[in-house]
Amino acid sequence: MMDQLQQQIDAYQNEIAAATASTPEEVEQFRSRFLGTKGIVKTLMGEMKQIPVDQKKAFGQIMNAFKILAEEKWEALRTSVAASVSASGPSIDLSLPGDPPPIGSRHPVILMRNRILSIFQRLGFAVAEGPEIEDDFHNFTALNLAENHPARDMQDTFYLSQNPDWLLRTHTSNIQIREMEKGNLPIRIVCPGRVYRNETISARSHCFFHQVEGLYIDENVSFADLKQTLYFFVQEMFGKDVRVRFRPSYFPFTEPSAEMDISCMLCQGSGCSVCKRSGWLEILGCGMVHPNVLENCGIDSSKYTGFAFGMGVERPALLKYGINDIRLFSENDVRFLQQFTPAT
Ligand code: 2U9
Repeated sequence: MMDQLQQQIDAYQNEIAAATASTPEEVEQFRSRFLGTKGIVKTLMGEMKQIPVDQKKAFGQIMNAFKILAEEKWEALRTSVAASVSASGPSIDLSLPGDPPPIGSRHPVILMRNRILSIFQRLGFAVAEGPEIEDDFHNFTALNLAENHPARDMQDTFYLSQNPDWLLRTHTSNIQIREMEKGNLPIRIVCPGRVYRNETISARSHCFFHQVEGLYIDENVSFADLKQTLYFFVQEMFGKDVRVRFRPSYFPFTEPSAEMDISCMLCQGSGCSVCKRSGWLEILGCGMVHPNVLENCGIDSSKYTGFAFGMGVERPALLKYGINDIRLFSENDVRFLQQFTPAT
């Protein structure tokens, strides 16, 4: 009996000496095989009752030594695996769910831009975009702003020292010019984007802001089409009760030109601090595309006419959301930005 057990123990001792582990799971397998409740040490101890009384003491000593051997090996395996795991970085459980990154919320300027665009999209205008770094021709010359035209001063911008012909666009009109150059008529587009002006930054103006411009070119497009389209737009945007007025104006790229005001939605036209007691809010500029602009883009101005309009996005966003400083839009303070759509 003793001989048989001794043989088994010898074999297990060899197994223990040869055992290796490179992961915590393998260390646990070793522990449970030798030292677990149904493990080899417990099982062999259970054989004690079959050992003749005079040999019990000797067997007890052998078993004790065997148990210590298994425990010491387990300890050694545990230490070496722990050392290699910590050397290869913190142990992470890849099966645990991660920390979701904050999703953020839509920017109030983008919300206002989308509202504007979607109204025109319902009227059949397509959305077109273009480059923010533009050449002099597409930003100025094609728009009837000759090199020494005084209106260029009002749109002073940032020039690239790399190439003096390149600048940051002062309006999104370069998009319309590029669409017109393609020559696919009729054209019915709305053009959103960021524009730049060399201006002193204050609560009311910034050196960059956003515009939405529109262009409709076809045969027989008239000023009546312009008025009705823009009247529909403000009714959708500000409600059916809104009133409009057109004031004559001047832009080099439109003739005739006008500015459109809407009745102040805060005082219903009776006069308040927002409309500076006038009862009216300036909302956009517009006009019939100047024949020179059509010709500059290779469009026959005796056959085609068109209207164009342009509006800033920040001002209506300030009004709608009751914000009093345009600089808040570009400070990237999440406490400000999260107020306009719930973070999801
Ligand atoms: C082409 C032809 C004509 C776009 C126009 C305005 C009038 C206008 C301002 C409103 C506030 C700019 O953001 S703002 O400062 N814009 O008053 N924009 S007509 O006319 C065009 C554009 C492209 C080819």
